[in-house]
Order: sequence, then C-alpha cells, then structure tokens
Amino acid sequence: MSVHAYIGLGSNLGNPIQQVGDALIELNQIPLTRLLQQSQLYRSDPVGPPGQPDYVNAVALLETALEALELLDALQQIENAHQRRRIQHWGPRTLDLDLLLYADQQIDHERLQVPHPHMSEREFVLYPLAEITPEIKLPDGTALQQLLTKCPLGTLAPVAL
Ligand code: A4P
Ligand code: MG
Repeated sequence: MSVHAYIGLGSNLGNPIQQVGDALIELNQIPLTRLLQQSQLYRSDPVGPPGQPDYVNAVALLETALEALELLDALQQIENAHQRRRIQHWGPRTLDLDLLLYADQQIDHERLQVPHPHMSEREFVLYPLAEITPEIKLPDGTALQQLLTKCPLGTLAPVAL
C-alpha cells in the first residue's frame, strides 16, 4: 500500500541550488517511490549557529510503498552520497533531508520522530508545504493554516532562477 510522505530539503553548501535540485531527482529514484510534487526553492536565513551561509530549502511530496524507517534509510543514503561529494571539495555536510510527515502517522522511534519535531515553527518548512498542500492537517489535527498564522514569513523568499 502506498502512502504520502513529505520531505524537507535544506542545503547551505557553495551551490545549494544544485544540491537541492539534484536531491529532488534522487528522491524520485528511491525504490517503490515517486516524486508527486515539489515546492519552489526558497532562500532563508540560517536557524542555529550564526556565521553560516544562507540556506536553500524546499519541500517535496512523495508517494511511497516503503515503511517509514525504510524511507529514512533511503534519505540518509542520499545525504551520505552528497556528503562524500562535499568532503572531496572540503565543504561541510550540508544536505539535510527531513521526513516531515508520513501518512497521518505519529512515530516516536529512537531513529525517527514524525512529524519532524521542529517543523511547526519553521517558516522554511511551513510555507513550501503550503504551496503543495495548503489544506493539510498534522496528525494531531492542527491545521497548517493555523501554524502559518503564528509563523511570520521573515526573510524567506523564492529563489530567482
Ligand atoms: N531523525 C529523527 N527524526 C527524523 C526525521 N523526521 N527526519 C534522526 C530525519 N531524521 C530524523 O539528523 C540527526 C538524526 O535525526 C538522524 O540520524 C535521524 O535518525 P541529521 O540530519 O544527521 O542531523 P542534523 O540535521 O544536524 O539534525 P536535525 O535535528 O535534523 O537538524 P534540523 O532540525 O534538520 O536542522 N536553517 C535554515 N534556514 N534552513 C534549514 O534547512 N536546517 C538546520 C538543520 C538548521 N538551520 C536551518 C536549516
Ligand atoms: Mg536533518
């Protein structure tokens, strides 16, 4: 049985637009999985330690027949492949693939928490998600639109391609 899963993509590598673009293609190559929709790419200020470059973020909607932990394994394989490239170029590890939502499940596993614990307050997750599925509700019933009213857009802006 296939389910819908939402993935948050983030990169602040030297060419983060390419990192995220490549990752979207690679998501579509995961076994038993296809990419149904993708948001625009957004540029956003870094959340966390200051002094790091801006991020490029996006959200993707997948249809997958993988179990949640199998999907996490596939996401980490993609992250690792990007990490190896980055080490060659002496850059930091900067491709993040977060499993935001998996069907309407709440998962609390040592390797995997779904919904992703920080998604509800992150503008670089909520606005791209709203582009794809504006009427979505989280598994606890909270409407995305309700979260958006508490989450200013800030400096988040679509990347001009
Ligand atoms: N893990 C648990 N739940 C999940 C999930 N739902 N999806 C575990 C993915 N992984 C999940 O992740 C560490 C461990 O989390 C994994 O081994 C997995 O088993 P990681 O990606 O290796 O480490 P990380 O990225 O340093 O930690 P984390 O908590 O994922 O960081 P975040 O929350 O992703 O934050 N600012 C902007 N503007 N844009 C960004 O994208 N991203 C971060 C990273 C910080 N600031 C940012 C952005
Ligand atoms: Mg992460």
